[in-house]
Formats: sequence, structure tokens, C-alpha cells
Amino acid sequence: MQQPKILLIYTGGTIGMIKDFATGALRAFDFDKLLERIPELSHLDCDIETVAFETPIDSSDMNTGYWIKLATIIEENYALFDGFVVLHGSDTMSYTASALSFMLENLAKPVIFTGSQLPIGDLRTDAKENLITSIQIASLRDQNGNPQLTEVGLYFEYKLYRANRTTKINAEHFEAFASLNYPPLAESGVHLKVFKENLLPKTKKKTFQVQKKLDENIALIKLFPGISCASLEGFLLSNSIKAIILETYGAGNAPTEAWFLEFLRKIKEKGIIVVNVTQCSGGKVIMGQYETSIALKKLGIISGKDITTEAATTKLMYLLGRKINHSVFKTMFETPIRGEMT
Ligand code: ASN
Repeated sequence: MQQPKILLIYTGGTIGMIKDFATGALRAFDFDKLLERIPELSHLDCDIETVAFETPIDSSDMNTGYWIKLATIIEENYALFDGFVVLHGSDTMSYTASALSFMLENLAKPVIFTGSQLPIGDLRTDAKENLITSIQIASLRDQNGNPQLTEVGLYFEYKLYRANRTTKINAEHFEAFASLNYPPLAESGVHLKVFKENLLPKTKKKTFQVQKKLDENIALIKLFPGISCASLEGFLLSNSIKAIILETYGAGNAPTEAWFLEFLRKIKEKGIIVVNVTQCSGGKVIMGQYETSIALKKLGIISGKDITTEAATTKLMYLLGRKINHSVFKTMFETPIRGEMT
């Protein structure tokens, strides 16, 4: 059997950064130098080719244009490679990886996102293990020689997660990501263990395609005690916003004050879609469990169930981009399409 072919896509992030001695700040550097620093890559049982963004970016500069660019690189190379590893800054990695999980339709090959907390050149770097194991995961095959993973994953500090279930939870620890509502897909220790029962089932004979229309006209409102009518009024005046994610408390609870419910009623009247997502990193929205969410349910607000804010944001952009009809939008959003909710 031929060795698996893996395409390594470098977008930027700490993994490929060096210290600018003039300012002391970290900045992106040339991708070729990244490979020079990891000679171990040549010992892996796969053929690796690389492609990099012309100007690598800190992931805080990530946007939908870059998502389309990344998806297009995968699309153009899809038939030529058995798996893809995306090197990305950790700050917005969960957003990009979630977006790609929706944009890459009928994916039948692994796309593994990884990065690091310390630059590759740092003595104590976490970059090497993250990169090497991600490539090994992308190379895994089943007994028929087909890719073992057929979804977008995120590998960091010994764990592979379903990408659209992850959130960056720590800016200091090597264990920077968590997936509180879904177990890991694989774990790396002395052995690399894949938990097959947690993987997405393989797509059957449908053609791989990339959805590149994303609608960015969405907003995110995070509730906090003391939130005022004045701070939300602007949303009622906007003519561009098509959907709002409401980050609520606990199991999807919100203030019951008359002004707030009136605000939501007017928002709905304007035809703006509202999705209820919890601020908690674990657990789910159950509208109607508490009195404080009954009104939201009555208003026909969409339940984000146990979706992350990252996945909710990108799923909204994806569904709005597909111009899903309002009458079925709620059902479409509340139904898992890439294993992003339970
Ligand atoms: N600021 C960096 C980024 O997200 C952080 C990192 O990669 N660890 O690009």
C-alpha cells in the first residue's frame, strides 16, 4: 500500500512565530523555517507536502475570507491527498475549525487542526508533539485502506476532539482546549487510541463539495446582570443583522423584565433569528425548565441545545449563506448536521 499523502497547511499562529528582538513581541515567520526546525517529520510513514498563506496571520486576524481561502486550498487538493493538517493560531482555532466542519460538505477525509502555546523554536515547546501526532492521526487508515477519520478534528495536548465541540479555555496551560459536551475522538499516550464509537459515521457515496457562501450579518449578545435596554437598542435600528446569538445563563435562562422581553419581541418582529446558547461551557439549553426561559420558548427562539458559541456562530453564517427559508430555519438549526450538538 502506498504511504498516505498529507497536506500541511500553515495559516500562522504561535506555532510558527519568533520573537522580534526590537519589540519583544511574537510575530509570524517563514513556513520553510518551520519545517527546518522539525527534522523528525521526515521519519513519519507518510508523504508530506506543504502550503502556506503568503502572509501568515495571528489568528486574531482570522475572518470569513481566510476561511474561504482555507476551504478552497482543501477543495483544490482534495483528490490528491489522503488527509489535511491545518496549523492555526489557538486563539480562534475553534471558530475556524467549526466553520470548516460546516463548509466541507460530505467530507470523507480527515482535516486536523492544531497549533501550540509556545513557538516551535522554544525549548519547552508543545508544538512538536501537537504537529507530529496530528500528522499521524491524519494518516490513520481503516482495514480497507480508507481514512479512519472523516471529519474535522482539533488536536492539542494529547487529545483529539471533534473540532466543532471545542472551546479555547486556557491562555496559559498547554491543555488549552476543552470539549465538555462530547468525549475525545482519540487520545495519545504510549499508544495512540482512537475511540471509534465517538467518530462521525462515514458519508456514503455523496460527492465532496465546499460551501463558500457565508453570511456574516450576525451578532452576539452576552447577557450580564445589569444589562440595559439602552445598550441593546441599536440592534432594533440595524438593517443588516439577520440573526442574533443570545448567550444566556445556565440552562438557557434570561431576565424576565418586561423591557427585555419586549426587546426580543421587536427583534423577532423585524424577522431577526434568535438562537439561545448557554454561557456555560458544559451542559445545555432547556427552554421551559425554569420560569426564566418560558417566555423565550413562547417567542419561538431557537434552542442551541449543547452547541458551543463557536459552532453556533459558524453554523448561523453557513445556514444563512445557504439562504435556508425562515420556516425551516429553526428545525435546521436544532438538528445536528456535523455532530455539533447532541
Ligand atoms: N495569538 C496566537 C494566535 O492565535 C496564539 C497561539 O497561537 N497560541 O495566533
